[in-house]
Amino acid sequence: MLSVAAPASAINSYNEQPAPERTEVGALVVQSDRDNDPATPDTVRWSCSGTMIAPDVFLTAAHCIDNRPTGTKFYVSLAQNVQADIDASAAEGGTPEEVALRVGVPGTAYFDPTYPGNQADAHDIAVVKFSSAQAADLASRWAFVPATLPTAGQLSALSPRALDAATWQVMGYGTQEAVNGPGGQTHPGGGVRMKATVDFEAINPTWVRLGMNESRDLGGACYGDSGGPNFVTLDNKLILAGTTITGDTPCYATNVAYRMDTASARSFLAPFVTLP
Ligand SMILES: [Ca+2]
Ligand SMILES: [Ca+2]
Repeated sequence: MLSVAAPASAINSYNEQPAPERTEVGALVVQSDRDNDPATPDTVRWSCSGTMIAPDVFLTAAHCIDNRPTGTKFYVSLAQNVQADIDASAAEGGTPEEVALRVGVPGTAYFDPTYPGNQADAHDIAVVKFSSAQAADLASRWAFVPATLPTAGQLSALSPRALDAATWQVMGYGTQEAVNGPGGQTHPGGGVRMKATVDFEAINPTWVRLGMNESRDLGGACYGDSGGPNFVTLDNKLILAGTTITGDTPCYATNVAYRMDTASARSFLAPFVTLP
């Protein structure tokens, strides 16, 4: 964690694949007054990634929710191409809220009150909770099966060798790795649900570090993948081991994910979902 500084994180262009089958993975759509001028209309943009962990709960990262302009509204889309939906809705016109409501379903965001925590535990975890009417709207728009969270300490119980032997995948709507241009580095792409295989590197009490080097046939996370899932396959089942939080600045080497099997992640999630 000390060696990485990027406020995470797309899936890189190399070794990536579309993930239309993973309909529980969604985009956080944000309506906000980004220019702090109520006279100009709010912007509507996708901003982060996340995962449905119950029919009425979307898991994402605290840094995707915190520190937004007053009056910011959060919506969730489980569409494969949320950028296309936003473009089509914007072209149709209406108020920012009307544009956003055609793209996603609104919900109420909650983040861990102890975020940003400290180096030992960032508490970078949040959910968007839906009312029963909102959850019904979501289910009517996109069919999905909520992801499976790990049991308490499930990753700690496995040896590093077993964790390294397992298949790890990162998913999200983020942008691609840095491209050098006249104005500096930019991160093209994003807004489409993608996946990539990553490789287990290390675990500590709250983080999992996952390698994404192209030379090793790996892909990885980048800007906008924050809050999205890192799945490990255990006993032929996808387990949502951690959420993408950070990585290296140009998105070439490392994805750092916040573990979901820890006491702190579980205590935050307990009021919202039935934990395994
Ligand atoms: Ca404005
Ligand atoms: Ca490895």
